[in-house]
Amino acid sequence: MIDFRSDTVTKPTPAMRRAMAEAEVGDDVYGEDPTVNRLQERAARIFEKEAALFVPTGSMGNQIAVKLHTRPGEEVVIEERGHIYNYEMAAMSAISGALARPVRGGGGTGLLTWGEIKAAVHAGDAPYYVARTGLVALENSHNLAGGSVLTRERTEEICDGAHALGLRVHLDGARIFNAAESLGETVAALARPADSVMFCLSKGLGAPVGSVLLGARGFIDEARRWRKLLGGGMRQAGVLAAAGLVALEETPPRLGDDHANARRLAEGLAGLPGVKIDPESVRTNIVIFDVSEARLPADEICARVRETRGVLCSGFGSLIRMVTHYDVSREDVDVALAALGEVLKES
Ligand code: TLP
Repeated sequence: MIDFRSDTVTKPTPAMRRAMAEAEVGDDVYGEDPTVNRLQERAARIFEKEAALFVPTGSMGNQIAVKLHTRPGEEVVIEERGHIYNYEMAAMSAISGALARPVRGGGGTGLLTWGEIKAAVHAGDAPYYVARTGLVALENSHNLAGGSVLTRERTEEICDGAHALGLRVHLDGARIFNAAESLGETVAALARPADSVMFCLSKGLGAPVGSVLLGARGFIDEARRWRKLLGGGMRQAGVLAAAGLVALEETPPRLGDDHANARRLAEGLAGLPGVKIDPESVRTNIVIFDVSEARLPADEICARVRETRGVLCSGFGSLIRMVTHYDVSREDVDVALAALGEVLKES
């Protein structure tokens, strides 16, 4: 099987497995796991934030941030395809009593301007019968918008505008290392203006489990309490953090290969019948293409390439998503293109 469903499917590298086997551990609920502590310190240094917290999942990191930045009855302004809004089980309402205020804009790129965000904000001077905005949530890279990337300048403009209105900004940086590679920026520069940022070790970086939430010291102290409340206080979590530490060093330098593979895939797809995609829009490791003009529905196309060539992709609606990562090679991309070509030509 060649698995393009997500970059979450990667298996730990030999170096990660060795580090996991040899990890020095302790009870992290007591704050005594030296490997978790090392990961948190390393992440805080890389992102130039005061403090960091290892959390089991990106969803938990995001939702703790929403909880700490909002009060019940407030709104979270977010791009309409944002992960926090669409794929986290309505957790912002269940956990924080917050309501998403989805914003359509950015010309379909998922990249909102401050003007588009501002138009959706209800600040202190809003009439008494509308809910106040508690938070602006950004995503970089933007998963469901095809891995598009928010520049440092745009992030700064949005955060400056939000801060001037007394609003906080949380950045879902599940794949911020991919964004940084694509933009030629550091993750610290992309995250600097945001009040909190979450990044995943288990996506493009290829570690088996875990994410990190970063922000000011007081915010992270509170986040630790919420992690426990949500059942995310893990014990000898150093075995997981050890793989994360390897991922942080090993993977960022090779993310460019994943991006080149994604671009190659998009260029090949653009020539197939019934496929709509602009290869130029593929900036990172996510390729989303429209098959509404193909004779088979997306799900059926995915089922057939799986059957014929063992190529796995995700179909949703009239779209198919394929994600590159270190367990797919350039040759695998060519196999996938051949498989999709056969299925689309026969359809
Ligand atoms: N994304 C997953 C699915 O949930 C769609 C994937 O395969 O891409 N933020 C962003 C931008 C994400 O893409 C994801 C996971 C998360 C947060 C949540 O991370 P986990 O799965 O660790 O809770």
